[in-house]
Amino acid sequence: MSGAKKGLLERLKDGVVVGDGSFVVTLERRGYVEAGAWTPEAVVQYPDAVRQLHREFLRAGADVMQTFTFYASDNRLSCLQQNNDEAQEINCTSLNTAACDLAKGVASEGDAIVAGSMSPVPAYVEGKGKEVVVNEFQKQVNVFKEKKVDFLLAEFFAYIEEAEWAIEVMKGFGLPVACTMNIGPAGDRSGVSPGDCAIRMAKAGADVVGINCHYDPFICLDAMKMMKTALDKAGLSCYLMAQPVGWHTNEIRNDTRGYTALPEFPFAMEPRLLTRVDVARFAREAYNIGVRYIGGCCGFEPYHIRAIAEELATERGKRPPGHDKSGGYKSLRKSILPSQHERSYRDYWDTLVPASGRREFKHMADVN
Ligand code: CBH
Ligand code: ZN
Repeated sequence: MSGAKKGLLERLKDGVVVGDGSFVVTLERRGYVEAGAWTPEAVVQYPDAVRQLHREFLRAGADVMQTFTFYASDNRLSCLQQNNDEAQEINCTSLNTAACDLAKGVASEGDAIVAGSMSPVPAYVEGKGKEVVVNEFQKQVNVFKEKKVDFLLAEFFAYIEEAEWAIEVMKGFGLPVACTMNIGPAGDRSGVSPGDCAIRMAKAGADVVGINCHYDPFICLDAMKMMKTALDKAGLSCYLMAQPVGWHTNEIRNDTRGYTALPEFPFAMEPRLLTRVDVARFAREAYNIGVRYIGGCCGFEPYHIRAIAEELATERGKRPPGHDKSGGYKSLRKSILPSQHERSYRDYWDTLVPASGRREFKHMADVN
């Protein structure tokens, strides 16, 4: 079935690609990932949990299943071996292989394609040099190539140089290449602006460039506009991609540490959660500025992805596979409560400012 599907670049040329959402963060909440490590050993330890999350994103309208291979380099996975015997069995090759099988299996249940997904390796910030870093990427892409994924994606780079090295490796495999950095308007950790990061990723050979993680959709889109302006000015044409976090992060707009600088990260982020209404607004704004690959990162639940697919249904010529339960605002007219009927119009939700409902307890101690 996979052979008959349209590839990434064809889909981008014709319209909008909806990405998937959060894996490490969502599976941590469900009890399958360890916070702090944020490694994906669940693909071998709890494959059903990973498969289920892929399925929920597919049902929500995602066109892409990213292999759950975040931090799946041997270099990063070595952090598991310190305190876990079973983890000795888990290495880059076994983990990436299992993750490809899971993502491909679910993609074949619908019209989705598979992205072999990579992320930064510790050796880069440790200053181990290009050869070591490139070798870590190479080992992962070897598995993706063997497993015949549809395209390659490297994400979450804080340094443009490491992103360029990842792109160079991916380019050697003859598949479409996407690359995103975890930057906001202030640029990367080495002080390179979003515009220059975009230009350097494009020149290194990426077909799709953009931003993932660390900032909320609206900060992310401000930085995406800077990328677009710079690419246009440089006469470089590549597709734009945005996968921001599912939380409001306004305070850290100019902090290059991103959401990790928020005191609530990672265990008290819920009050910051985006609503589906926020996400619909993000999808529309992203589309309007020319972003054509629109998805989410940490905190983006399947229903957030569904909000993107529903908002852009006309542009895409299709609704999410799960649209039978996705009637939108007007389904509230089926409520037995007349008060809910008044909320069955988009305008009600577009103008609402959601409350937190929180009493101002400062500490647990104040409760007693
Ligand atoms: O698992 C996923 O959703 C990936 N596609 C992206 C994860 S982005 C960052 C996760 C936290 C990393 C850290 O703080 O070390
Ligand atoms: Zn993220």
